[in-house]
Amino acid sequence: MGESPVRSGKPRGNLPPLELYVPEPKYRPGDKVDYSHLEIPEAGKLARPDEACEASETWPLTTDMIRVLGDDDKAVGPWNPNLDPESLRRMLRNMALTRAFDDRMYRGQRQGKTSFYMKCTGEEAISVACALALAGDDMVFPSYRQQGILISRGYPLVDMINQIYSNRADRLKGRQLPIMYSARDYGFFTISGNLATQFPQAVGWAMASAIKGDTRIATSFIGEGSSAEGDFHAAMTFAAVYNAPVVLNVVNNQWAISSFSGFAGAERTTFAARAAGYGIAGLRVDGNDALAVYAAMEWAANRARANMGPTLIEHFTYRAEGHSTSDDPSAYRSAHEREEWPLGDPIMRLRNYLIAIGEWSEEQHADMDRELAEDVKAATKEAEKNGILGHGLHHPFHTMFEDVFEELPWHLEEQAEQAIRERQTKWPEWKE
Ligand SMILES: Cc1ncc(C[n+]2csc(CCOP(=O)(O)OP(=O)(O)O)c2C)c(N)n1
Repeated sequence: MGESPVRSGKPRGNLPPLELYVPEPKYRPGDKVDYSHLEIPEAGKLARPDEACEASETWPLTTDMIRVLGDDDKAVGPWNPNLDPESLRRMLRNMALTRAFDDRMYRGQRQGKTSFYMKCTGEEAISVACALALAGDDMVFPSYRQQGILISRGYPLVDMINQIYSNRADRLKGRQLPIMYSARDYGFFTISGNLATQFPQAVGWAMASAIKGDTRIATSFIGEGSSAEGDFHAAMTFAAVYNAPVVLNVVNNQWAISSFSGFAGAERTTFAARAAGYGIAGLRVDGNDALAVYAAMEWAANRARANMGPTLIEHFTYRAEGHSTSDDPSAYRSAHEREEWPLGDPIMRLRNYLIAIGEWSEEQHADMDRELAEDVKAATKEAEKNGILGHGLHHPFHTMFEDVFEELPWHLEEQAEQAIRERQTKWPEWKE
């Protein structure tokens, strides 16, 4: 008998033993941070191809970075969307409102009014500028960090807070984790806690829109960490094969809770460059530059609407605060990262630009911030009348058995009766 080709496990000859590479973030708590290795191009440098161009023409844009707002507070280059001052102020206001809302809800969680909250600090330009670049009835399949879209579309803050408090006015009847909104009438698909499911859903919705001969496109957002999920690739394949009218966004905020972007592949290539492997258009954009984000989404939306196919956009940004109220980022990353982040703060950059063109002032900005804080406070007080966590003002107990089946199956009916009986004996003080 000949020798088995399966070896004993000993290295062969003088070949080196095989090794795995395990990515490690550059900086850990307490480390000094130096971002000089990041290539940040000058604003205005990149060409803007025609929206109907071949996908391959966009490939240089997937490894570079589209930037409009320069360090000198000027807006430059072919990607400048040339928005009028009123639209710019609306954009700034929505971004500031999103931050004011986040700050108050975060404090509410710390005060025990809700169990959970997620901020998008430092990422406000992405959701707000995209919302303004889309048509109001385009369908959004968001992650949990695009509250700026709902806010920009005018969804009532009180309804958002009712959901966060899971109170008796919560439109979702307390069935979703706080912040996992769902607003069909605002083109905002139900947020799912299962990461990346929204990507294939958006592509499917876009395909259905095309099959029906509709004019609405779909868009979806995931974090760079979630792009390592299989759903990302399934979505990209379907989008490419059927030329679906969809804009797929990867928000690269550098961290997926405590896993840095290297674990999703950031050390090998950019996230936007993945578009090339599927043959679809791709853009990589400075996610802290509201004008660049607007321009990229406008380009991709026009392309999709003209049946020129899908686009993958990477928004390069930084998650300035914790992943959620359950997270403590000081345990795994250096606090200097936020201070040293080379792309600055998105609100300050747009504010400074508006001031530089004589359309805004520091006083106006301070007044706006005060006014927005008051608006959010008033909405909070209003929502609190409907109940906060643990105060008993929630949807009636039995509603948990409703809305799934047209007719409740017998076994659920039994469970419902049993649950109500037990509630009456164990918690007689419970108020419906
Ligand atoms: C399928 C799945 N896996 C894991 C989790 C747990 N989880 C929730 S958020 C998160 C990090 C996601 O990071 P990223 O996609 O980069 O988005 P970010 O939170 O940074 O916006 C993880 C691992 C989950 N909710 N679903």
